[in-house]
Amino acid sequence: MAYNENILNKSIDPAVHQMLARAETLGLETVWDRYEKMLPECGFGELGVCCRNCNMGPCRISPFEDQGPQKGVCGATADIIVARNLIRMIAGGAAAHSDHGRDLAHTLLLTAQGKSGGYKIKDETKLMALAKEYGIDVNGRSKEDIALALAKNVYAEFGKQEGYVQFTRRAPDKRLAVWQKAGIDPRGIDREIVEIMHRTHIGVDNDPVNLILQGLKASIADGWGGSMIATEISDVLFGTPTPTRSTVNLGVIKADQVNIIVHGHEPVLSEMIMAASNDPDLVSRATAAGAAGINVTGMCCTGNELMMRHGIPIAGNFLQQELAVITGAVEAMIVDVQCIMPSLGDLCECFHTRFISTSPKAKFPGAVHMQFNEEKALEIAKSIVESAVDNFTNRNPAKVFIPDEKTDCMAGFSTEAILAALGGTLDPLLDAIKSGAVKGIAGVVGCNNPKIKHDHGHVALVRELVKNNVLVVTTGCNAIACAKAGLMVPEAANTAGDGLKGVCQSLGVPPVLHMGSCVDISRILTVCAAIANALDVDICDLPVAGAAPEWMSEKAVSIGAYVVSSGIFTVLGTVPPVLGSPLVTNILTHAANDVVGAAFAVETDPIKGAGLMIAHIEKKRQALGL
Ligand code: NFS
Repeated sequence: MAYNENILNKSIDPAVHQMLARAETLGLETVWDRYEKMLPECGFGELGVCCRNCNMGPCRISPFEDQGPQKGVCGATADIIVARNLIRMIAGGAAAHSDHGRDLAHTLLLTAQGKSGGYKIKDETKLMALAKEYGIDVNGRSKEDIALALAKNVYAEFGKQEGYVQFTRRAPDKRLAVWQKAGIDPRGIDREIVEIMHRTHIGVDNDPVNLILQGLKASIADGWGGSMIATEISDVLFGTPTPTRSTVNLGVIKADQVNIIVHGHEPVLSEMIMAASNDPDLVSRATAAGAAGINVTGMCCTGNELMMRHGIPIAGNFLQQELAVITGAVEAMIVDVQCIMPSLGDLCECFHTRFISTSPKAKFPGAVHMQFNEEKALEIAKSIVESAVDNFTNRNPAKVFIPDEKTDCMAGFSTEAILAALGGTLDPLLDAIKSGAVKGIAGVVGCNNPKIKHDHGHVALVRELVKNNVLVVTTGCNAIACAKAGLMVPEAANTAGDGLKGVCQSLGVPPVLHMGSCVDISRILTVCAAIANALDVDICDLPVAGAAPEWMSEKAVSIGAYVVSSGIFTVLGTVPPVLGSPLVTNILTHAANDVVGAAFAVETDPIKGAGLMIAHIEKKRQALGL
């Protein structure tokens, strides 16, 4: 079918084209419609020069000196306001990731105490390794006992007042020295986030450089703290991912089954929903209702978590959440926290879909709240799945429209899995980098954003890197975009430059490696640290680069900040709200090099963005004498 330009310009994904046409037919509003209605977006907000931190304002600084105020009522300049606003975004993002990590620590604690309703310690090897890292005595102790000690230690990271966050010590010594010199080696995770809120209060920190340094400090507490805790403890509880095959895109929704979509972020919920959907009583209840079975699929990062560990299919990335409901075939959209559009409530009301919220932290208009708690996890998960099953008979077959689009993919590339694929040592990868077969490594991550043609930023940039022999590691909504584009099967090696193609073929891996959800960017940090240590250099010396081609969330701002703080040049595909301050813009894009050995670039054209990354990788290769 031919679609109009208006639809074709919104996404590169044929499933999205079909669903947008369907939405148009049904007169349903999506995120793209609301985005268009919002245009032109607020110019002051775009520049980052509006301040609502006290009630003398709101203030906004005129971008033109002669045409309006150059200072807020308190005297804050554009530089101060932009810096404050930026680091408040970091605080939001770091808080979200870290609270996710805290929830995992809580689940581990309950599991160790025998109080959790259905969780187990799946990866004892990782449990022991983490215990060792924390200096916990493991001799003669039960795994529960060790897990309890680990959970208490990890829990304490959040409220720590002094010392350092343990996982930051995974960074190469040279990197730690950089952080210590700049005063950005984080203390407790919560402490750094709270300090941002304090410093950005009216009349506290009014030095843009000092503000930004605190932003970097909190972001490191996210990447090398909260996010890393989320990843590691998830692996202990649910297993460390190993390569697995799966499928992705809206076509994974099945017309003849009870469809459950788990959307959000924490595997604490989605793992139990998956377990409950295999319950024989619930399966027979589904068949008794006329369904062929229960089909659990994921959306956004909780989908990445399930795919990485169990090969569960993913229905789509961030901009597809509404479209999944519009298929009319979803019995329940079950959500926990983060990246869940409040618009889902209205949309679900147009269909039989039950929108079920589960977290006391995240309630939504139009949602039924079925509160989840770890003590009764499986029991509650079963009642949630039961409510989905019972909703099957309410489905109106005339309203069902599922696009026939799904793509095969391979996921599950944890750091451990990558090492295993390499034969247990990094050497084959280092050799390939040294020989130039693999020019370097790019971490490409982040969201979707209707400001950019859906998935185009992700896929065009990644294709260009792969073509130029850059190995891509990915997480989050970029990973889902790449999977849909067919870049995550070993055969995709054919799209790579000759060097990378040969390496992928000999290892049987795709040129784009799925490393998980956004908190799993911590896995990328671990890999970078290992490579830097193997070469006896700092991370900022490596031929590596980062990109977030379609980012939109505060979490992405925190990620960008900790990736740059870790010494990795990072390209942003959408413009951050900082241009109102030439000083802050300069710090982020240039001066940061002098402090942390890396900086940001902003490039909305994905091919040019890839070009910047490749040039950076070449420069680093040269400096290393490669
Ligand atoms: Ni990351 Fe995951 Fe997607 Fe962006 Fe949202 S799902 S945590 S924030 S939109 S990549």
